[in-house]
Amino acid sequence: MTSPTPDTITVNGDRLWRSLMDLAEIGAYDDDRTGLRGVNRLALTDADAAGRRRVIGWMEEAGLTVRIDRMGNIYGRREGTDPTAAPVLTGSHIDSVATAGAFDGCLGVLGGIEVVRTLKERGISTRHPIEVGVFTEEEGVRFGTDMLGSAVAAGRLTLAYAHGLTDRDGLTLGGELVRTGFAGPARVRLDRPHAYVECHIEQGPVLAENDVPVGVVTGVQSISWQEITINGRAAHAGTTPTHLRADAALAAAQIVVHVRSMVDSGAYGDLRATVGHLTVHPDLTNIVPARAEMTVDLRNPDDAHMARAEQDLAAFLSDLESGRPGLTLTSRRMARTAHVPFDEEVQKVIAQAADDHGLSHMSLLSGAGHDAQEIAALCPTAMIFVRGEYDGISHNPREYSTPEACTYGVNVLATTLLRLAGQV
Ligand code: HGY
Ligand code: MN
Ligand code: MN
Repeated sequence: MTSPTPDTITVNGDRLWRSLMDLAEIGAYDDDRTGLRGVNRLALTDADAAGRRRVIGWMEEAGLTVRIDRMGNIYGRREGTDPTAAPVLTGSHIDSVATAGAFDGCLGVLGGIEVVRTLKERGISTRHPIEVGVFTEEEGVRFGTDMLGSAVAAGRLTLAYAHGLTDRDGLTLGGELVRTGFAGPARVRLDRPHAYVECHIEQGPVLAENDVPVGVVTGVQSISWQEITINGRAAHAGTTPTHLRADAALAAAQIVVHVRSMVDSGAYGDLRATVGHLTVHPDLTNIVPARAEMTVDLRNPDDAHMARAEQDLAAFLSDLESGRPGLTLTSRRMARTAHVPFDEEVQKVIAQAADDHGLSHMSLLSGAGHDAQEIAALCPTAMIFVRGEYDGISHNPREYSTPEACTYGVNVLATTLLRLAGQV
């Protein structure tokens, strides 16, 4: 193990773990089917608002100056010695899916706060300021567009678009920001940071399969989300002959099977397809469904393969509609991001930091979307992955990374941030 250089710093892993477990209790629920304790902190719900207030408290205790912007993004700022220098930004999200674990996003936010706590304790100054960001609605599962807060901060999506998004109850994001008290005054478009580094759990099996503690993330694969609505005709399940039916559920099932056949065909590279949401109406045993609503989530590391998969799926929907009298299908794009490569130089700083901590590392592409892919449009950006247990399961209460794994990742984050911000 190489002897650590003076700017190789380690954080207080016990304090980091305590904050992770504390935050996980906000929005916690007991899954009586599995006996597991999960987290449900959908963006801008009361639980998310409570989590936000807890994090702001920790930021203030760490001596950060906190600002909240018009998207509800939260930034905690630690001044540097050079007031003209752009900040080194870190962070992630604390909103969760409805069946989450304790780590997705939270590790990056609480890890960033733990880094600045450590710098403060050690009396370490940096030339560049350091900021810890908490981005709104990263998951996209309430208002339908993922990486939303960071996309508006980076200018890919407009504030008006984001504020107008509604959840399944028709509540707008803008209204929920006001209701929860997180419609902040700060300008939402971020000034160009000096660099951005996000620490996040891998949410997959690769680091564990290779028995490596740290991932140096090379980029994020492309993401395509669409909502498909199928309108058929309600009919009595017993009296209606098959040839007179316009069965919306049947069409939905054909779409589910078709997207999987696209994956299995191998014609679209390393395509991944998921129908995560599927409802039928009126959803009663003895009525042929009149309507079906579903989402299709496509992922692909290659933009050309992704474009072709989207085109071919659109052609399949059109054929399905023309082939079945009485059926109409509409598709609404929810989210769409291209493959985003991360900065080579920042990746090298991360890899060197891992080496200096005596930690083996490997490079890998992110299967999940992250705020880093949005901030990468503004400045040199990369990510640190922390290995997960149980095949890296995530978006599930079984999501788990060990205290050691989390500490390793945040130690690498601390040293990386210190080197990017310039210790003085
Ligand atoms: O959907 C994703 O990849 C991320 O978890 N928002
Ligand atoms: Mn995440
Ligand atoms: Mn997630």
